[in-house]
Amino acid sequence: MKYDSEINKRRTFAIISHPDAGKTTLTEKFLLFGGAIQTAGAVKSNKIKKYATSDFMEIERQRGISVATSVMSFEYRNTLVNLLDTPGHKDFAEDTYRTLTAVDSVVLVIDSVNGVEEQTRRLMEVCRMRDTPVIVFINKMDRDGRNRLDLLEEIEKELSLHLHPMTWPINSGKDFKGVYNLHDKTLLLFTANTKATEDESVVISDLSAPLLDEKVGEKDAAQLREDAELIEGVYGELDAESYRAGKTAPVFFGSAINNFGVKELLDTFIRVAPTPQPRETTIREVLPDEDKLSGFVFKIHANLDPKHRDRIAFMRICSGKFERNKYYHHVRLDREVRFSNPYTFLARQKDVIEEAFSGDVVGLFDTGNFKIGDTLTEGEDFYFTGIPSFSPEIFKEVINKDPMKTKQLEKGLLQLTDEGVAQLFTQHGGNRKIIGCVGELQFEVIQYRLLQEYGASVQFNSLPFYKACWITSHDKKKLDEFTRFKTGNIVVDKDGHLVYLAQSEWFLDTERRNNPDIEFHFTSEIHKEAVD
Ligand SMILES: Nc1nc2c(ncn2[C@@H]2O[C@H](COP(=O)(O)OP(=O)(O)OP(=O)(O)O)[C@@H](O)[C@H]2O)c(=O)[nH]1
Ligand SMILES: [Mg+2]
Repeated sequence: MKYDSEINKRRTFAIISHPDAGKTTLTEKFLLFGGAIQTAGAVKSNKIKKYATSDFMEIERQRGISVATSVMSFEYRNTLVNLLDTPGHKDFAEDTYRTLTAVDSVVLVIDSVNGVEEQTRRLMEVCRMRDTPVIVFINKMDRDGRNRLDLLEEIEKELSLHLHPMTWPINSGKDFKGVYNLHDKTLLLFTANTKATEDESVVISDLSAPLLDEKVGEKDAAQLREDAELIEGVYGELDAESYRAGKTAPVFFGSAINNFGVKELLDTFIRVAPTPQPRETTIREVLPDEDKLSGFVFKIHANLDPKHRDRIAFMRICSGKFERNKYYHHVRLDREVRFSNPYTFLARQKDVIEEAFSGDVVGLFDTGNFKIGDTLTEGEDFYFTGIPSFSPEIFKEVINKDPMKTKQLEKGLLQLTDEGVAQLFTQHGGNRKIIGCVGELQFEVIQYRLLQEYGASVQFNSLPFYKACWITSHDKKKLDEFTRFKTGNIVVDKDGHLVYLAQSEWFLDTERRNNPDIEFHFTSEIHKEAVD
């Protein structure tokens, strides 16, 4: 197995949570440990000063929220870590769900004050379906959080996950004194030092030693002794196999913004997290140590660097070795393609690479050849399965507010909708442009980016549709007739395919019943084209 040593060095994971739990803040601290950045930008708390490294889009900086997944790589203790920071808001969940197909494990962040929230539940459902290994980080211990035992019970119950505490906190909020590392038997005293990457822990191999009372006071020392005994009695050592099978989740307590308790997580992650895993395709399972390259595109981003106007397709490598300037087989286009400038990501910086291996995410400069779900191989024809596709649920007409910028607008609409989170439709036989999305906030992002990246100013008018159906028929006359009668509901997608926009389920059912010669299609998995 030629590439074993490369594969064993790699860990690829995503950080997920409900909005605002602290994913981007945690990402920054991880990058500090990897030496990838020198200072972490204070997320949201100080809008004007520095900015989060992974929230690099202008809109993310202004709002202090993440609207798209960022990819970052760093090396820590001879391990190559590929980290994907996802957006928490449900309107951007599409991006997050696709990202989950490109990683081998996740870190789930939980806000100690809010506990399990709506998006936490949804994201964990997806992880449970795939048995994705999970590490839990209970964040914001510097705030008056909930009772720790209650919190753990809630997480276990709501997320159907066995938890295994790896560190244990001493109080929270104003009284937060630190965490005791149950694995290393060390005590980490809380300091609000956001930059520290060095360990400042005290070794307390015997909890009954008076040193503990000295450090945290008699009362808290007594409580910790009691808690630790209880936890060790119940849980024992972490079963790494059970974690990798997605059954047990190690739990850490800390405060991301204070870079507290983060190193403990990272050290355990390096020790137990899975190396790049096999992946299912339409014909067989692909193993990471196969000789031949395979990989799939899970994300596309236009104008990643506004100065260069380049569009990048993010590809997760699933097997073999990816090489610069080598020809690969683009399965959907049935064409050989090569890349002279493949990138890896160090936050905003991009580095051209010569080679990459299973687990890596490479950025491919794209001139319009890629769609989400596309697969590259060395000749074999298959697609990776499980990459979700969403049908739009909200439809709005695009109103051009600046006729001088019509050209820029058209270009912007085409390029931004190529990213795959919004779909562009054009009125059949007309010029009106309609955008379909899953989340309301997507429209704000598009409006903002059209202005920032293309100088085009638009407004959106809501339309009363709820679903898009691609229509086909073997009887061309019937299809023509239908489109003529339903003019107001018929649009074409970017590839010129006819689409019927339905006002409601009732309308859709009625039309299907009344037009048995017309087939209504819904997208399911993305690689299967909507229209056959
Ligand atoms: N008190 C406290 N605040 C924190 C901590 N960690 C993060 N925050 C704050 O929580 C807010 C949200 O942090 P982010 O890192 O942007 O959260 P996120 O999960 O990336 O949010 P989305 O990407 O929008 O879902 C910011 O104001 C942070 O400063 C912490 O340990 N303690
Ligand atoms: Mg974020």
